[in-house]
Amino acid sequence: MNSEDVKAVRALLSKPQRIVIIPHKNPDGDAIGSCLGLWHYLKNLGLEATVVAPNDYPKFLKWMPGTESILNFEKQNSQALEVLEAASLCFTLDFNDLSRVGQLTPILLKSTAKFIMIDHHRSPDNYATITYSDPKMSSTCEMIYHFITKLDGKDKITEDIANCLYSGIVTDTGSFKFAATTSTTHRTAATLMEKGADNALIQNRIFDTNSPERLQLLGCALKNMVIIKEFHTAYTFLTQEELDTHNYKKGDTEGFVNYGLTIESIKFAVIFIENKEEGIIKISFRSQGQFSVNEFARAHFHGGGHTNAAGGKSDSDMSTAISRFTKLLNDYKDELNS
Ligand SMILES: [Mn+2]
Repeated sequence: MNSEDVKAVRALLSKPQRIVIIPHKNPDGDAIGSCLGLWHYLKNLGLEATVVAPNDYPKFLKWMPGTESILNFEKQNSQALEVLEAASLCFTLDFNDLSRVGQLTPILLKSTAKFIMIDHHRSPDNYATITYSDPKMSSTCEMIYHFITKLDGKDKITEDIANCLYSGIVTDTGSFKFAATTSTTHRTAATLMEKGADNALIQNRIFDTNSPERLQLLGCALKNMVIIKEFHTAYTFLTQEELDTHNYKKGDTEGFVNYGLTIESIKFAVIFIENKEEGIIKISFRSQGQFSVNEFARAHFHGGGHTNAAGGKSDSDMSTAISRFTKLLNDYKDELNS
């Protein structure tokens, strides 16, 4: 965020505002952590602010300080609608395209509020008055830390803010393991710990949350895994029937795609997950090194994301989606072998 933007944000926050903070649909730890971190900061400044989530989020995030104040648009519809329609200032966090908020999209498109986007995905859209976009950042939570310190300095980071932001950083870096983790990420995390973020507790609450059914579903995904050595690729899939058998709950397949990359010499890992209700196959892509799954997902599977982590979908059935995928690999042979 440049100094002009800092000035503009200061000017906006110096006036009375009705602020709404919005994460993307199916919010993850980074989306919820960044929204709540910012929410605590704005509340502490004496501003009126509400977080409105497009839909529900996993139980393993519901311990975060402030979580009970989030309005779920699907469950608290009229209350959320009221907040959205009255908003004069709208923060959109951890996404950069208004199509990412599900049922909130038409409401935001009509809104007269000023928008501030804070996000680390590539190719931001230009709907916001202030766009703080940085694809080099590990997480939106790391960006919220920089946002607050640029506006006000470290003193405004409370224990609650530290715990929320730390949660998003560990979520999006896979506990500081992924390539997007920088020395700045570590410095940010260190400061957040000094401010009271409880590393061991957060890691435990976010990652050690398996139910027996989820572990068995993971077993199923691992058993289904296919390794294509010549393309350094591992893919797996879960059918609706397999999900149902293991009593699938939202968030259960989170992280499954990463297991493919733990195999020696595998650079590209993919999981296909059937969603009968929506009539689609949801696809997650992960890579190690230069191979851009963002470009791959954009070009072939109506998706996108980051260089090493992206999502997409297919409207065809499972076997068609997979065979299209495996045929495409040949076009990327050189990149996958470099
Ligand atoms: Mn994120």
